[in-house]
Amino acid sequence: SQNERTYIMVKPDGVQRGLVGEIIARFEKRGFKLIALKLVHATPEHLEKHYADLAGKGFFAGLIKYMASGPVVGMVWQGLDAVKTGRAMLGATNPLASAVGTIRGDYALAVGRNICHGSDTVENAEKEIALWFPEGVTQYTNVAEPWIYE
Ligand code: DAT
Ligand code: MG
Repeated sequence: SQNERTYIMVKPDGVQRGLVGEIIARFEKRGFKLIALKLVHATPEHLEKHYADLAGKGFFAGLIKYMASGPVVGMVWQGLDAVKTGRAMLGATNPLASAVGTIRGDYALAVGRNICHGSDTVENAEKEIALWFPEGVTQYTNVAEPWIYE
């Protein structure tokens, strides 16, 4: 639906490398609506909740350390097929496999420094939005919508 929402996050390497604007611009230009945005230096405890499904992986400790190493930019983008299209815009998890033209395929090389996060299912998107934006999102009318959707 046009109201589908996804949680997109610029990771600490993306912030340090000055890619926040680039990533926002891609979602804006695609036609998605920005309904929440914040810069936050997350705690390891918060990040362990975000990545709870990966707790058993060998790279988990390194992942949490990296994600807690600097501020991230969390965003909620809304629009048609936002979760699946958001993942397609990010590219494959390992940047060496990400298609050129995707965010990771254009700006990253290493799986442990892949600059962005995107929810993988609608259910996980709702969980992640609740975790990062307990205060809620901001709904508003976008006057361009009749030019984006039939
Ligand atoms: P994605 O971020 O594409 O949803 P994921 O949820 O499987 O991928 O993993 C979360 C993050 O963990 C991923 O963006 C980078 C890191 N990661 C995944 N697999 C890894 C690996 N084999 N070695 C190091 N880091 C890894
Ligand atoms: Mg994931």
